[in-house]
Amino acid sequence: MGAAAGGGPLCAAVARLCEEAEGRFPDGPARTAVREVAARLSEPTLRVAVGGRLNAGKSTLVNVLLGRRLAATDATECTRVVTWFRHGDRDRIEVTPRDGRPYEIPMGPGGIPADLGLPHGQISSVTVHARNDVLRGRHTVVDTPGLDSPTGLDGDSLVALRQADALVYVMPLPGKGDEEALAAFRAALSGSGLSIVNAVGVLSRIDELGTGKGDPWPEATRIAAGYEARLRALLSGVVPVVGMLAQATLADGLTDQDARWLRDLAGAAPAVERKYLISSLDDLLAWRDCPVSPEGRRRLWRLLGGYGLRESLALIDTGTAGRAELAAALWRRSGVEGLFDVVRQRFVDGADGLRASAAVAALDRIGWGAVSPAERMAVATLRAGLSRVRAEPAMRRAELAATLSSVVAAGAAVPAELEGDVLVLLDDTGKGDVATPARIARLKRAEASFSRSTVRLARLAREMCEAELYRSRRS
Ligand SMILES: Nc1nc2c(ncn2[C@@H]2O[C@H](COP(=O)(O)OP(=O)(O)OP(=O)(O)O)[C@@H](O)[C@H]2O)c(=O)[nH]1
Ligand SMILES: [Mg+2]
Repeated sequence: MGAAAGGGPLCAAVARLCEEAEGRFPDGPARTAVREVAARLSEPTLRVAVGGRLNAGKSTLVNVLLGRRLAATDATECTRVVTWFRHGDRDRIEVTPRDGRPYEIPMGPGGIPADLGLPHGQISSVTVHARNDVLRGRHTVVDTPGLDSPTGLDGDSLVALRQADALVYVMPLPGKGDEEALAAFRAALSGSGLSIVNAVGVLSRIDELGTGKGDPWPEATRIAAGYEARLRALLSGVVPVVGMLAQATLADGLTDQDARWLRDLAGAAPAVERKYLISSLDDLLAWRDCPVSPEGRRRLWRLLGGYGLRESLALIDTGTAGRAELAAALWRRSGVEGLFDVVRQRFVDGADGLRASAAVAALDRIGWGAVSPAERMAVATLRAGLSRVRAEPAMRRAELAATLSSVVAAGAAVPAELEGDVLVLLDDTGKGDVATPARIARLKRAEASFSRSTVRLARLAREMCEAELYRSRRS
């Protein structure tokens, strides 16, 4: 894992640009925007946003990413406000109303209290400051409200997504509006700067697949591969997970008492009878002569669900007995390590490039609107500086990825051959020479297209190839 998430050479180069630009711009919105970009670059860690449809399991995954249960996830509660999780020296919650000054409320025993002091509609965001090594060293996390309509994200969520350096997009099970969710995602992505290099998909709650009784993994793996193929221009992969199971293993989850109860259940129910005894909460509660109290059974069901319960008993059958051992095995069965791999390898280790390109995109937007004559010179100088930074290989890659994602998100057709070439260029795990003269010739032909988006994409890809080829011939 990389050391500090941010603060690499690319971020430093963009921060220098901001410093120079701030001196040149007169007071006004452009100067304020430059200052905001500089402030974002001075933050020590990457910002990871978690987004997706209502009730998809987003907040559960936020807790898993934080390693601590801080976000509310009860069936009755939903996250109706954008919530930032940052490192702080003491636990506290800051509420920012739409009108008026931010105020603090104390942290509840289970994280964020239900009462935020104002109706949700009057709150623009909540920031949870918590003592937490993940937040200090790796990333800041933002939990966004669920999409309650398939047509788009709410305004606050879009603002949060635009402020993020990377996205974990949580997808509900198929059959529950997946096409609409994907269409909404495409629309939300356009213009947000999020792209294949900094967005990963999660297929969530896979324990509920099918009848909810068999092993969900084979089907989940197949569905995730299907999503991945359909979304390959937008996401760097789709990881199937049982977030609930991973959350159950956190420090405030599974207890020694729970492990004892599970052992009692395993001892009292031979494997053949289990199908009937634990196939639903009602069956579990109807179990006569059960060695665990009804409250205990309810707690286990709430904590682990049917799949987690079955897996736990099967693990106990094969000799996994203690709480820690059980928790470690359930964590592995939850599949979240696959998500952590992406977050660590792509996001945290690639943080310098991701953060710098997000900052470049934000600086680029300055000057798109009306500018005063005094600002015009400053914008021109800023643009010249931006094109120097853009020539760095990591930045070229980020720009190509963002362009591909925005073209696809806007619904434009990308010729299959061009998409293939772009994906090869973006695949940083690919070995060997990708910048070949044959590829450059092919991209030049694509540049002769009538479609503006094809031309743009092909030009960026060709420039990237030529720069690579030039560098490899010189070295
Ligand atoms: N079976 C199962 N239930 C889950 C899983 N993850 C979350 N849930 C349940 O799904 C419900 C919603 O979970 P949340 O994590 O709050 O989902 P969310 O996407 O943040 O919901 P909103 O913020 O309301 O959009 C809760 O009752 C969770 O316990 C999972 O992996 N399996
Ligand atoms: Mg939520």
